[in-house]
Amino acid sequence: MLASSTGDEAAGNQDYQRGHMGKIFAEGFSFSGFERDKLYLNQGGAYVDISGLSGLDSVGDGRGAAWADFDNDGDYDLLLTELQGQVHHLYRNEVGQQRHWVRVMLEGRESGPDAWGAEVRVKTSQGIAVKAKTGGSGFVSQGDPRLLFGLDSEEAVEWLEVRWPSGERQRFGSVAAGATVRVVEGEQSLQPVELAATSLPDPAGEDAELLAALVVQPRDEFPAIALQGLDGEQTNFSAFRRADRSYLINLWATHCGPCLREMPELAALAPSLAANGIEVVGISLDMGAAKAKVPSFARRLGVNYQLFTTEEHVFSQIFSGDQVFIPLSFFVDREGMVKDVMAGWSEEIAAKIRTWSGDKSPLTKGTQ
Ligand SMILES: [Ca+2]
Ligand SMILES: [Ca+2]
Repeated sequence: MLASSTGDEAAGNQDYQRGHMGKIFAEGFSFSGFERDKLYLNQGGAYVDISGLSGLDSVGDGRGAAWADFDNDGDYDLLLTELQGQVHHLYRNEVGQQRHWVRVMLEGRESGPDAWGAEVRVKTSQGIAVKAKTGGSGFVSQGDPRLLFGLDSEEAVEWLEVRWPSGERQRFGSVAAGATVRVVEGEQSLQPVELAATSLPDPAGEDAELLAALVVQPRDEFPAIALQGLDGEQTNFSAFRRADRSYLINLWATHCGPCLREMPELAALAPSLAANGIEVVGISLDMGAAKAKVPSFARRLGVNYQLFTTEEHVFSQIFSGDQVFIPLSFFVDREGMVKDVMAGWSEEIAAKIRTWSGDKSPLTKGTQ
């Protein structure tokens, strides 16, 4: 069961209900964006909130929820969709992987091909479990039309019964745990079904997400992007690069707050990096009128390394999609190959760059 609540709603008072219903109708107030996702465990008369424990608790603007055994391993996984093109969540169920189950697929005749509304009963030594094949399992959502029965540690069901919407009842004999069977309305035997096991991927790590958003990958040659010096001189990275230097290329812009915190730190490290054969190069991604602000920003931030601006077409040489994110730094070796990519500005990145500089002194005030 899925539901949503706000912190106020959790208090459960009627004033809240009245107040918010009033807002909805009088002020056009919407719950949109307020909800945390909830998952409750049915304990036979009581529902226990296992949202956090299950890993499902999130603050997205969720709408649709669909249960399905996406990886065909005998348990329901969960897909949650969100409004406004936000990220969608696919949750892989890894609870009780060793428990037994059977799966029933229905194919109707008189009841219609999907046999919506059919009931299936399975009998084990623990009792009779009943499931109905229903269309719609959440807001504009449809769950798995195949019915899964959890068997705990039972090796088989003793019998399986289908009550079709047409009124026909059929009962079949034992079905072994782990089997998927198709029941065709009116046919006397169950059809075994082989389903291919699929695997749901592990969540992508931050590094994988970063690299997916970039054209330039580690071990690639850094592209010969267009560069314009603050004196107006045109060049490109390939022509500018010297074979006896490595480069720490820092992409930034005047509107980027973290960039402006990072740059004094880079300036502090630039002399010791240079002594180690590593040249810091700043490339401003400011376009249009903002380019004119670059020299004054550089002076104010104490930039003592070489700065360039560039052209808009360079974005597609660096970034694989529409998303442009800075600060973004590349470490390029003496062969012109990318050795490292660093997104954002963090204590870890600062520490890594300081290691290259050989600097062991305390962090400067440019780092938080
Ligand atoms: Ca599954
Ligand atoms: Ca599973």
